[in-house]
Amino acid sequence: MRKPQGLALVDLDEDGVDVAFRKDVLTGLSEKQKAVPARWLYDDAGSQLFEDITQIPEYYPTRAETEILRDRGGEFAEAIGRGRAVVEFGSGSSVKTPLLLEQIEPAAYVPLDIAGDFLRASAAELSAKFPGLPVHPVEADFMRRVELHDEVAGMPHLGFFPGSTIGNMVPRTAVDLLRTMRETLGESSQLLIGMDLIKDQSVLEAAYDDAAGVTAEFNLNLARRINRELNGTIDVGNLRHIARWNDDFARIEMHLEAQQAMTFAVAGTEFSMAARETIHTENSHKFGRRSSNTLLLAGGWTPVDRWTDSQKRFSLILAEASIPRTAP
Ligand code: AVI
Repeated sequence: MRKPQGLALVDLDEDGVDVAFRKDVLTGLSEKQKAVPARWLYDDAGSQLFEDITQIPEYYPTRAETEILRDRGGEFAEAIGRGRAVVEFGSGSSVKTPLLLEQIEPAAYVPLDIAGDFLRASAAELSAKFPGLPVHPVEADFMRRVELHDEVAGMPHLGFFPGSTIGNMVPRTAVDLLRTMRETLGESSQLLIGMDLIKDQSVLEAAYDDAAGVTAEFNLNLARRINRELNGTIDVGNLRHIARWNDDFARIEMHLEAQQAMTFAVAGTEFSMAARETIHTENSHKFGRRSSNTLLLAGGWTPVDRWTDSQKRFSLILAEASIPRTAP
């Protein structure tokens, strides 16, 4: 069955199981290094846990990015101009998005998100804050090209992708997404994108393994989701959250580590894990100036401006849709 959800279509089988989720989990758990794509961390519970993460003391990216948006708003207004339709990839946060919208006076706001309830709640919150602003939420997987509402299709667009979510993708996927965004947004569009910066390993590891255990809950929720939605029998109590820096690829990796050997089933398929074996659940890449520029250029975007917070922990980069040209 192909079930319409907002403007997006999610494939559900006759038992109401998300076919793509099942496929990703069954494929990922069959690999030598077990892995599940990080996008599945964000069901409603995971999205709420991520909101909680943004409040914990060790997790600096949200505060650093908010500081940039708060302190450098005038410069955004100048670089972006007024009257664009802001297309946000992921539901708007209650703090960051208003800071941007206040500064640039957009013509419309289009939040895109796959988590429908969360999307509608944040869209309603935004509408209440900006009563005159047309808000057109779209429940969609933004990894695929999205057809924008007719009302905003003809306007110049600003893509907004804060939070360094691009860092959660391996470079090949990140480039695919940047190219897809360019297709969704069109020729003369701009993109304002957050990218977290490389810094001291201990600061990075603490940000992804907080003392209160909120990030651990966020990670373990994926195993709970598998149990809930895919008829899984994973002993979640036997899994431990791990966050470690991979210097070769400049990324924090999150894993779920089996404390003791275990077997379990997911959607009728049996799996086993040895003690200390892990399921790799997330990458969070960190960037330097050159690596961020290279990534954007590979994705069809030309960086034109960048801002960092006062402690140089995080960057917001403004890019323009590159005009295809042959190399010099
Ligand atoms: C959403 N994303 C940018 C977060 C990050 O920092 O990579 C996800 C996250 N995972 C654990 N903590 C936060």
